[in-house]
Amino acid sequence: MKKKALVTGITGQDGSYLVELLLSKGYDVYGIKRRSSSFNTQRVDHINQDEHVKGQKLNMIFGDLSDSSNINHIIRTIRPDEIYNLAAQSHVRVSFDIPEYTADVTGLGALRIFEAIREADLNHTRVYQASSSEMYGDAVEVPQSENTPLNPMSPYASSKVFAYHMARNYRIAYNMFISNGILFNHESPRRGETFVTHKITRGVAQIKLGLMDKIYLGNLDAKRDWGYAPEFVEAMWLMLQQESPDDFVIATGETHTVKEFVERAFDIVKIDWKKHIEIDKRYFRPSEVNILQGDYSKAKKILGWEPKVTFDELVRIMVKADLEYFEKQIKK
Ligand code: NAP
Ligand code: F7E
Repeated sequence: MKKKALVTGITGQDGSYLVELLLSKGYDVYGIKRRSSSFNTQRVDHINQDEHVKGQKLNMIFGDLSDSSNINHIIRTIRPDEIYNLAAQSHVRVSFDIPEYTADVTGLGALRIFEAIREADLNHTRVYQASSSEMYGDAVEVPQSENTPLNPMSPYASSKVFAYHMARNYRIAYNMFISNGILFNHESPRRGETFVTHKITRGVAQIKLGLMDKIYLGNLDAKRDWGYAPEFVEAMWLMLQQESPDDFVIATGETHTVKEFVERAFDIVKIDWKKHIEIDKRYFRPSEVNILQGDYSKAKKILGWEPKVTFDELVRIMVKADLEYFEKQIKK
């Protein structure tokens, strides 16, 4: 019998790559998308026509993590073997503007899933919880590992800490298979346009093509450990194939400033970045996370997982994809 996987957040960056991976592995995949008054499935629209997933279908279901009866119904009906909880209000800056909503979806949403599984007595269901390096916040050590104390610096990070602890609590209290993937920043051409990497690479492509002149950014000194999203979703799947549930840091082990990302991206198109970057106070956060750098040695040892795409390659992949995208727009 085919395994059934339920993925929340399929319309997001990670959801779209994970669905491709699960279909290529022969899973029956169910994805929760939320109701929107405009189309929000661009990242997965290609999937049912893709060559490598021919014969496989992504089943989309309307759902919302803020609605427990809806989540209960979906989980009771599908009875999935694996659940990947990727849905979240995932923007850190925005979480300061809508803290209650962020806590509801990003924090309580995970609890709603764990409760639905427990109440339905689904002893076979394994869960991946999308935890985040943001939980380390004002990090007490560098690099950060599974043993580094959590010190969240935003409503988003605090909500993820809640979900992380609930995952561990349900694992211990009810013997449920729930693993936390503590993923450091990971990017791709499918990254949301308001996260800094994609904002930069889209801006660089438009500047190169004469479509705009300036990119307005906030703190250029923040340091992040940026990896490549398609590789990171593979680690999610690996976590649910282990004998027992556990928590894993997934990262590249390298850290770079936002400024370095800017410099590399402009280097690719041979333009002087200083003429095109303006600092705008609106993009600073009430409290910042200054440095994230992950120690992924546990994942390497137990999951056999390692990142391959380098920082330079990542910047290049994203700039190239955005140049192609805007060149096509011009020709239309
Ligand atoms: P993303 O692109 O922002 O995608 C978030 C997904 O959640 C979208 O599909 C979104 O739907 C959905 N969603 C939002 N609110 C919802 C609700 N109330 N009910 C149901 N679905 C809802 O995020 P991502 O980058 O793919 O990240 C995936 C997960 O990993 C998130 O939980 C994020 O917090 C976490 N994470 C991300 C990173 C990273 O660097 N990318 C690192 C660590 C952890 P719409 O398309 O309708 O908005
Ligand atoms: O910011 C600085 C900003 O929004 C990165 C989410 O996926 O990864 C992501 O959270 C850094 C910050 O990502 C702008 O202050 C400067 O220091 O791309 P970001 P994030 O906050 O690290 C973690 C792991 C998650 O879990 C989250 O879900 O860049 N920065 N200027 C800016 N950031 C943005 N967005 N926009 C700017 O103009």
